[in-house]
Amino acid sequence: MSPPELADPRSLPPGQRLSSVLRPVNYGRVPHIDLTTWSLRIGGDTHDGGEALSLSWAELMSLPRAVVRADHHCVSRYTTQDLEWSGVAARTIIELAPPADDAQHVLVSAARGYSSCIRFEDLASPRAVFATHLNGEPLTPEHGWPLRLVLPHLYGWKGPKWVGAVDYRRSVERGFWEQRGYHVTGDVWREERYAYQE
Ligand SMILES: Nc1nc2c(c(=O)[nH]1)N[C@H]1C(S)=C(S)[C@@H](COP(=O)(O)O)O[C@H]1N2
Ligand SMILES: [Mo]
Repeated sequence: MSPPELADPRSLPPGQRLSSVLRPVNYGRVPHIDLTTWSLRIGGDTHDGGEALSLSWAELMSLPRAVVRADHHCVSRYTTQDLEWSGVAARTIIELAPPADDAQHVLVSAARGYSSCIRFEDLASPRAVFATHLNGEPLTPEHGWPLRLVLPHLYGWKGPKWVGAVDYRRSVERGFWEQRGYHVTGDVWREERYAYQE
């Protein structure tokens, strides 16, 4: 018999309930990705206005590593607690390719047309991480291998799995779910679920 969930209910954001497992949730099928041609591209309204930076898998893996222990909150109202993500801190990537001073927004894009928009300050938050591993194991394809963005204080849809590009923007460019009625910011603790709340 498995033990009952004894999590402190105060640690649950408003409107969320517990789910003990992280079920894969995605729009469309899991993509096939080839690491030999894979890259993470950072561009858009960059600080020097120049060419986008492109990191190969080897270059990404040579960067300093970060570990973030966090809960996952899906806007469909389940929360899975205490996941250990490891990878490269978003701040490390930002330092390599900083945005223009007046670029306050970011569009993060993934395989198969998925994207999300986030505020630059959310990407720059100390616990934002481009994760390669979950609970000490490489990501499985379903959970976003080789790379997914994890933003612990935002709803799960803000963190693309199979992430491939980060584009700084001077004005908001809505992503996949933001174009379909979801909130431009998506803060879990403010319960920013839907666009009509904006
Ligand atoms: N590329 C991509 N990333 C995505 C999604 C998606 O459909 N495609 N779904 C998002 C949503 S709504 C959630 S809750 C989480 C789910 O992560 P999991 O599949 O690892 O549980 O991934 C997010 N990232
Ligand atoms: Mo979600």
